[in-house]
Amino acid sequence: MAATKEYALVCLENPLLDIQAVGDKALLDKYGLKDNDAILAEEKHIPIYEDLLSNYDAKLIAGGAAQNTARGAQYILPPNSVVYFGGVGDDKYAATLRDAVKQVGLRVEYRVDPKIPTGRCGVVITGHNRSLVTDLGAANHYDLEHLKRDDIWKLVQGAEYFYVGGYHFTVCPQAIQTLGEEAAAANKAFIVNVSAPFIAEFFKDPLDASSKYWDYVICNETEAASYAKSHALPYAETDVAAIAKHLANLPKENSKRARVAVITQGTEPTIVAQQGSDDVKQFPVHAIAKEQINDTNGAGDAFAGGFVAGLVQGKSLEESVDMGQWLARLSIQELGPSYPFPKQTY
Ligand code: 26A
Repeated sequence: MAATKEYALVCLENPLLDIQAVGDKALLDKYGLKDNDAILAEEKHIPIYEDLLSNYDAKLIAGGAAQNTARGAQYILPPNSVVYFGGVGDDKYAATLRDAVKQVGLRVEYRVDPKIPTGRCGVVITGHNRSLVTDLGAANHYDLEHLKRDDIWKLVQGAEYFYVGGYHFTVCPQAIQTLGEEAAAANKAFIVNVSAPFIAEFFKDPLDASSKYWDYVICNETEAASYAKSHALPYAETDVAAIAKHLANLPKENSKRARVAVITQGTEPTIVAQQGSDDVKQFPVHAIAKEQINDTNGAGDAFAGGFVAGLVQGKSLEESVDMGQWLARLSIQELGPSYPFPKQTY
């Protein structure tokens, strides 16, 4: 394995504990949830967490989309390659998260808010779908002050890759902009995952403000469709190749790197477009038998983890995508956004 710089990869987003259970249509209906979605909890959703724990035998599993990606990248990379920032409380859930990241050796630098509980995400599994309802809690209080703290900023300056989960656009867009500016100024790689359809729709402004910094943008087909719709793009919402090309060719601050747009499509091939190129590439997924799938919670995060690990290792775009497919395949065989132990190697 190629030598990797210490903490070459910095990740930022919302640390959450997943409260995950197999549910049914009645449960989805009770809380007005779609079978495959990710939303922020409103007042009416708050009882779902107790409901899942008391009535659906829910399991507590480390979550938070970019934290899953960070764990995935560290799962592949040599020790001390990845550090993750986000906000938690000072409670049992935060302790559970710290234990879970230790298993893969991920370093976390949390902003701890003693007055606010750690965020949680209700995960309702129905078949191969998952519905996510997030109560951000302390994750919602991440701030620029933490990012600019001397010890944290040193980690930023030492890193060569920044990965931001799109869910953070709901929390601290200034921290995202600051990382983007730093990346562009120092010719480092800035990677953004759109993360959920509602980000492209309701957080369009902060998302768009950051787009000039994107060296890599990752999304899935429903996020691509949502982006196309909210930006009134002149293509069919299902024309992922055209949307990928559009994303790749948005204006860009750092002209030293051609932007890459990656769109995953579940079991369908992953689409990759590169700024300035007419050629849109397709990469097949690592298919597995349906019976081997445990659940798809975190599949996209795992893809991003493998992909980014490939970039950090200096692998080609093709191989990095393949590493993403490989890690996603491993993760969907586990309970929740988890990775197998003993460790497997790519
Ligand atoms: C702000 N929101 C809604 C969120 C999330 C989130 N991570 C950060 N912010 N909503 C769901 N997740 C996480 O997504 C993972 C699956 O991709 C869940 O915690 C879950 O682990």
